[in-house]
Amino acid sequence: MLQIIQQTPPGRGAVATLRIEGPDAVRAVDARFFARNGRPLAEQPTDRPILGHFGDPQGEEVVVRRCEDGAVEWHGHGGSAAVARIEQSLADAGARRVAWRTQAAPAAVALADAPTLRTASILLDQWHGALERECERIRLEVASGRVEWARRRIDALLARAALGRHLTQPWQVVVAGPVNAGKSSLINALVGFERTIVHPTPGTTRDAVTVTTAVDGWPVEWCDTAGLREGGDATEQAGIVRAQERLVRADLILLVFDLAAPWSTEDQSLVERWPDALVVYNKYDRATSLDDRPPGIRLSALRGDGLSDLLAAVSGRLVPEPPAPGEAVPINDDQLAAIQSIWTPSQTA
Ligand SMILES: Nc1nc2c(ncn2[C@@H]2O[C@H](COP(=O)(O)OP(=O)(O)O)[C@@H](O)[C@H]2O)c(=O)[nH]1
Ligand SMILES: [Mg+2]
Repeated sequence: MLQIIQQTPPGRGAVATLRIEGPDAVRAVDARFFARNGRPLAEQPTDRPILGHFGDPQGEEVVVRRCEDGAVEWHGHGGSAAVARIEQSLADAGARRVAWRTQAAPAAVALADAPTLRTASILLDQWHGALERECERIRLEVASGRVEWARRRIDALLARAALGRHLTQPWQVVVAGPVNAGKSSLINALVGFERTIVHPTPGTTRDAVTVTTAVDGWPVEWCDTAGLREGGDATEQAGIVRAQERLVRADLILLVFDLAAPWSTEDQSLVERWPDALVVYNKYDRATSLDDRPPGIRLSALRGDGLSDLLAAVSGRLVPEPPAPGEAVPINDDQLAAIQSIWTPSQTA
């Protein structure tokens, strides 16, 4: 199989560089390349630029380099038409365009850090050119004046920025709430093994303890916090301050309350202070009625009821619209900038 990998960004550029890989790369290019010095490519020294013409002896002037590893590098005039011509020409030899590798390369690097199969498969799609293909499609739409369509696709890509970031870095989910509500018990139940301190005495969890698991294939770092309560000793207060800092930076907050304890004004103000938090009512085994409490997920960390509902809710909040297989996801700031630069409102004027 012959693979054509575009090294320079798609679109208009002074020079386009393609890399032709595969066991037959040299032979396939040789059949279409006419070197100035008249020698076949196989007899040219490796890693040396060779000037010649492509297609026929009077064809487009190009520079070709036979690489040490058997691949051939092709440098020609930039622009999609020139690139399309060489692709067309090599298509008879069974060549296939793989990816625009300058954009796909970060995915290959990130792949090594993918913590789950699900994140790895999304990165693999990007390595196989999902993002490049989508950008190319949007560019073509912009070029043919379908700006509204293009803008929607750009917005959809940008909306996946957070997902892209978290394909290698776990989402931070901070578990907070009053002392003794069962925050540590909940994390232990979710993780399936004892990692955090669970103790029946209020205020034991002095500092943040984190543990990372996969939720629905998404990497999640659970952060246990000190109970948010007034009073307590200095160490406990310091823990509470750190908990507040983590809350501000969290991707998602779980506010855990004890369903068997009366609803307090402190509880109410906690929910009001963090309106985006997921509200969880623990100890469902001891009490069931929400009464006047705000809506939330009822569960029992002790018995395990309701845990799957919570995990589904967490996954839904972190990734509301998971990409379908093969869909584009930008994974770094350079790519986001490149997407934003495809079209700007001023271009319509
Ligand atoms: N009945 C019952 N007790 C629970 C449940 N979850 C936790 N507890 C108990 O509540 C107490 C406080 O739990 P802990 O996880 O340390 O609370 P935290 O202070 O919020 O971290 C412990 O005695 C737990 O065993 C539950 O679902 N049902
Ligand atoms: Mg605790």
